Amino acid sequence: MPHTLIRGGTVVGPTGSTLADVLVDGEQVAALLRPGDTSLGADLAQDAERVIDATGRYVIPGAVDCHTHMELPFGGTAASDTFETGTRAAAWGGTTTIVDFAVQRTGERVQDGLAAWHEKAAGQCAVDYGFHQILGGVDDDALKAMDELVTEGITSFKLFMAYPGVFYSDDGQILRAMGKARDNGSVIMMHAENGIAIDALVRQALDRGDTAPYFHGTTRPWETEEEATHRAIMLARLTGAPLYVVHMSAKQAVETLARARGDGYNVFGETCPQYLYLSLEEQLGARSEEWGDFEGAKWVCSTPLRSRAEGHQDELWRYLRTGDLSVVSTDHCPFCMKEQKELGRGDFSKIPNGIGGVEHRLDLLYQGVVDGKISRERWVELCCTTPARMFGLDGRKGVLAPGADADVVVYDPAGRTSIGYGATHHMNMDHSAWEGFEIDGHVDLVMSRGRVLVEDGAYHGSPGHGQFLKRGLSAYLR
Ligand code: DUC
Ligand code: ZN
Ligand code: ZN
Ligand code: ZN
Repeated sequence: MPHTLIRGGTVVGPTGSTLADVLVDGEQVAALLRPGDTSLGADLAQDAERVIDATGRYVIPGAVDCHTHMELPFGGTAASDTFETGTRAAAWGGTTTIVDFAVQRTGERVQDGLAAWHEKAAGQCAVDYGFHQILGGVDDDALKAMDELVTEGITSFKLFMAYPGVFYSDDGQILRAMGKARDNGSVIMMHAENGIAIDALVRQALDRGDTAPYFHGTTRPWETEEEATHRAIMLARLTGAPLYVVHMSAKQAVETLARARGDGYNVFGETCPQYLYLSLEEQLGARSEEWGDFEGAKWVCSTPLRSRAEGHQDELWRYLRTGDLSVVSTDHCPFCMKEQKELGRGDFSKIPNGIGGVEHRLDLLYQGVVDGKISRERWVELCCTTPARMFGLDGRKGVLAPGADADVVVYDPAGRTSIGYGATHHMNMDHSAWEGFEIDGHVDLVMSRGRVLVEDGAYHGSPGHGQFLKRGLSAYLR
């Protein structure tokens, strides 16, 4: 197999940074060679077919985005990135693994929902991919299917406390699924918002004539997130199941989670760049010539953006430092303004929920390093290592170590990245939620299983390079 040597960079991992060369043999990392190393690997490095000079730059594991929604059916339309376009955009941004959500529609067999997702993704992906399974209802068949799916490498299941009538599970269903997860070692991922209360608030707002996009946020107040988070934690405590709360945005909800973690419960939280950087106030003030005050539809997602005046963003950064938030994912769920978000003109409740960001997470979080909010080691841990370990990919993804897949990013801390639509992105969207963001840092080179996908601003990937990942159980089970 051909050898590639990535030479002279600073290898950054969750526990430290060190000057080292990375020797890649075929699809895997063969060795990390520190200056002066005289091992067998050092001999092999002498004969490497290809040498990549990473001097002055960071060499990190390919990033792992454990929360994406390619082609998700939602609100009468579907997320605008296919597995082909979405994974290409991921690669451009240094993400070499995604874990997407297969959907069981209510009334459908779980296995049929999963099969449909395999069909969408097979042969299309530029980077490796796995699936979580969304359960569109919990009954005896679904509980049996959970056992079957675990043996097929689908080791996490998402339930919704929001969206009554669509994805929603009631507390009894949640309790039963959690009991199964406790028994078979899978993880329950929870969309924690009180959807019954939210639907009533939405109806009241629309009756008042409050129809603009901003009211999406005001009708999903933090109390509805905190209450659902608390309830999910209590159900997890009752059953002894591990719990992973997705896309947390309210500081009060994370505080509740942090308390449960302090009490020793096996519960985890995830947030997303939009909740760290964007705010409800900015959504309220958003106007454009093209869209007027409907401009705010670009930032309609659930959970919603939170108030900066209330300090949610600063608190989320703090919880990333304390470790109470374990992962940053994107919840990549893109919809175009034209013909998609537009469906909600005159009624915010009909705006498809979601923000596209699979391309930008590594850069956006690196800005947090530059701004002194997290260390560069924590950056790698949040974007690469912990998501891999959380979802059964440890040893293979999210680390640079002998035997791991050679998924590598060469990151230039002195580089610069302009993100947004005007600055061009590669996601299939007609706008960007990140228009005008300037990042101090740049993804220079991206390698997936030994193959260079992105280098010097050029794309060398192809659909079908990415393989399905049969995941193991979470490293965080106990
Ligand atoms: N939240 C979103 O913003 N989009 C898709 C589903 C979800 O939970
Ligand atoms: Zn070899
Ligand atoms: Zn969700
Ligand atoms: Zn989601």
